[in-house]
Amino acid sequence: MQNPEDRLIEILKGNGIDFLSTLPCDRIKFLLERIKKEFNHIPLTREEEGVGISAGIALAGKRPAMFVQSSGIGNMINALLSLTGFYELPLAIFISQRGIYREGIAAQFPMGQRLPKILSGAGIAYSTISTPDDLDLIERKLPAVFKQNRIHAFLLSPAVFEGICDTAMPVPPACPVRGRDASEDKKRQPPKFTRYELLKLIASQLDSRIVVCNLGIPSKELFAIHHQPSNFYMLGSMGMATPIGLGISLSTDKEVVVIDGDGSILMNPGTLATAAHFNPSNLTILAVDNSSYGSTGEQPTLTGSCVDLELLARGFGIGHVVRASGKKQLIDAIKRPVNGLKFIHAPALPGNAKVPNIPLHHLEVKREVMEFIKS
Ligand SMILES: Cc1ncc(C[n+]2csc(CCOP(=O)(O)OP(=O)(O)O)c2C)c(N)n1
Repeated sequence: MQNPEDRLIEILKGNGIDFLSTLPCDRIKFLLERIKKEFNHIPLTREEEGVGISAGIALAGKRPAMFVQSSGIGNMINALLSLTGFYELPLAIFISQRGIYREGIAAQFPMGQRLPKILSGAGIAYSTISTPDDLDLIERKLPAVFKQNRIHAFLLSPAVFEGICDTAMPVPPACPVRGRDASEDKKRQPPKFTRYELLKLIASQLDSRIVVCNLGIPSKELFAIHHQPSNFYMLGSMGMATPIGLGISLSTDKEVVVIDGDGSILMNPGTLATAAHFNPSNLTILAVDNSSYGSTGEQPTLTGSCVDLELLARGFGIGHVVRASGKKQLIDAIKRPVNGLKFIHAPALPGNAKVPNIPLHHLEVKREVMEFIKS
């Protein structure tokens, strides 16, 4: 039997797909690597943006498709209905449906399991692809998407691609950020630590502070290194670390540290403007920038090629912005009291530590953090 990745790629090519926009999911990481090589690939910062880009591609008479995780549909639905559907533009969406098969992350259940009902409620047609044999359904349905200018979602179960792996996952390239003077780059210290090493270095500085930690492996690493009742571990809701931390900081005098990631900040950068507007002195945003979506297979983000998070934070009006890559710089940056919001840009090497899942129920995490804030 043909390898399911080969089969899907053959179907996409056979249907003349011109552009593929993607935002990674761990369960399709090897497929995404191939897509990057074999198609015109658009790496996204947020799923919704892919709907707009795909609309532009369709307006130019070309054929767009997207690959996203089920959680990403929550970021797309308005644009899908008021843009793609409203203007009767074609879009094929391939969704890595989480929460239905060998799921280890509880926060994937609410969106993943309700996805068929959400799509039905939105009037978006979908097909369920549960086994490699079901891939034939895509071949049958795809032509009508482009002939009749429709949206069609294909719900891909992780079971379809189970067991497939690629030995050579790429490590994001370290290259100078475009738009900045190359001599300026030379003066900058390159990253020295992985996210795990960096968290270990600063762990003691987090003592008795409220810590809101980015979803996925960052939270598992923090739990393994320095669990305390005041740590709020995110399990889903990518892009919400800084907004959650901002909300807490506006509601208490206690110190709040957000451990965010480059991919998550790029998914929701506007929150930096809101944070700058309120400028809370009890809020520190530590942007751990490994130039990749570390938790989903280290797909490169744009901080490795064209985005400078330090400049971004300054551009949004945050007054206290530092770049810290060495041990002393990092610790000083966290310790130093400033009058207003602090943003620490911490470049990091790619890589994840092998750490277990967090053995706490999410409502237990919530209870402990709330008690700490109230105390
Ligand atoms: C809306 C949404 N889209 C995609 C995902 C899949 N996902 C989970 S973690 C993650 C990567 C986060 O990257 P970053 O914030 O840079 O943190 P890192 O893991 O690199 O430290 C992605 C893409 C998701 N959970 N939610």
